[in-house]
Amino acid sequence: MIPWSRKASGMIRLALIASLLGSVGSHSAIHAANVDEGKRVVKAAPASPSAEGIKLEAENGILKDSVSIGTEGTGYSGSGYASFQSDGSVTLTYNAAAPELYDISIGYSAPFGDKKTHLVVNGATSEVSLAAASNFVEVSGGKVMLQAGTNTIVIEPYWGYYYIDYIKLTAAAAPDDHDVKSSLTNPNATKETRALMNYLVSQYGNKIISGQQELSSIEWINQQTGKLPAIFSTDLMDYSPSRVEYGASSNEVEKMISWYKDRGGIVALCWHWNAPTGLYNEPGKEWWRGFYTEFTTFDVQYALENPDSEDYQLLIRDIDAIAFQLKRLQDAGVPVLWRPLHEAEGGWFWWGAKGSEPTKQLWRLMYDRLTNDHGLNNLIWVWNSEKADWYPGDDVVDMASIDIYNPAGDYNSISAKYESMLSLVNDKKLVALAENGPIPDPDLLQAYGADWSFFNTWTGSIINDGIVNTAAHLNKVYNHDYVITLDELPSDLYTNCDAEDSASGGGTK
Ligand SMILES: [Ca+2]
Repeated sequence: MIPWSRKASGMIRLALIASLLGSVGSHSAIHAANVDEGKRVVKAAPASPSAEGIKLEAENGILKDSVSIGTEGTGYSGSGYASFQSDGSVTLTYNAAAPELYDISIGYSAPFGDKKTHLVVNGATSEVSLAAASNFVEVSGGKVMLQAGTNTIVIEPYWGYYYIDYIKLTAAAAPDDHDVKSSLTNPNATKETRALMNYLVSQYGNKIISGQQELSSIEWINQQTGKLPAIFSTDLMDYSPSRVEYGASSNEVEKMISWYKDRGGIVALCWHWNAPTGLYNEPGKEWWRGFYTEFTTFDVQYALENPDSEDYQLLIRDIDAIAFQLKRLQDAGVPVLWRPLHEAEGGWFWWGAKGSEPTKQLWRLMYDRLTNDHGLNNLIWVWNSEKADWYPGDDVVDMASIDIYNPAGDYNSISAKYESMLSLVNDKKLVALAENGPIPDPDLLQAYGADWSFFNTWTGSIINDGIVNTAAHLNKVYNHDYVITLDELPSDLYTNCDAEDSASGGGTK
């Protein structure tokens, strides 16, 4: 029984960083960075990054294409900012004396609405959301591991039209222990559900739990690696009444019960909820595309604002139909990581098409109906969006998650998004990677302290084309000490429900 804290693992992290970068140094300092591209020369004075951080002013970087220097307005740092349109880039250079992990922040202004930027550090790209801000503000870009010598930091527009003021680097402090409780929002949760939550919390910050969408992909992983993921994820899509009307059928519930009973695994669910009505069903807009906003006329806002309408009654009909399937799982003792209304803030699914308020209202309606009317006590409610104004509330969310698809073969830890999700839930709820393309490298996850509770790789070519996730990478992941596979789940996974409600990080291994 080894007590394990996040701070203690910070020491392991430092050793990992050194081994990943292949050298060990004393402490880092910024050197004079001389960049001469014919346009401008940048000289940064030597300084320590540890105290208040080093600012690399964007206006002093190398600007390409349509990026220009702005000086209008007030509140920016230095002598101006880089004004982004839809192309170009700003390149900044930082010389580090030794390999070291840094917190990276971006000073910016986004007066034209919510934007996203790409931060490319030594060739590795991460995505950072820039919330609408008419003034200059700062946002975390997560953690970044810099190498001894020259490091290049490039900002690319992605969703452009914003102002970048500066990049700030601060020596990363050892993270605090997580403050996540294993209690569930539903006080009547079944013992299996409470036991599963206890286990998830006990592993949080210590290891990542492996997950995979669809059984066929699970079998493929087994053939490649000799291992099986701990979580089988699937979808209630074909139980949607408007699909059943067209002849759709599903046996995913049977598969989940078997995964739980015969394999002892964990079950996770999303629901590509085909719109209750308003399907076009014409070439290019077939009925089976009906969960997409563009392939239905269904208006979630109208339905919710008009409880006497047929549309509202159809929402209830659909929730009740799905309750019936979830009840079959409950009757078989199966707890479910339940992730409805996923990717709402993207707007590409009808439940998110009218903005945050209808989505939050629908989440609460579904939570109330499934929990209180249908008595479903086997659900761990997994929220799946990043923005604070979309978050339905701590009283109806058990864990938070996000879906991130890195470019093929890019196994970075997605630490910027992890830090963003930690902020969303104030580190009081578990944070998971509910869908991913390339699986983050377990060594990088540990080095960056990106403590995703679990990952869940999408199906099809994402898992089996040998490019998005190479065979060598899958073997590394599935045979890595940091990754929990099916065979490593404890025998008391569904019975250890009496553990005290202690914060994670104090758990034992
Ligand atoms: Ca500036």
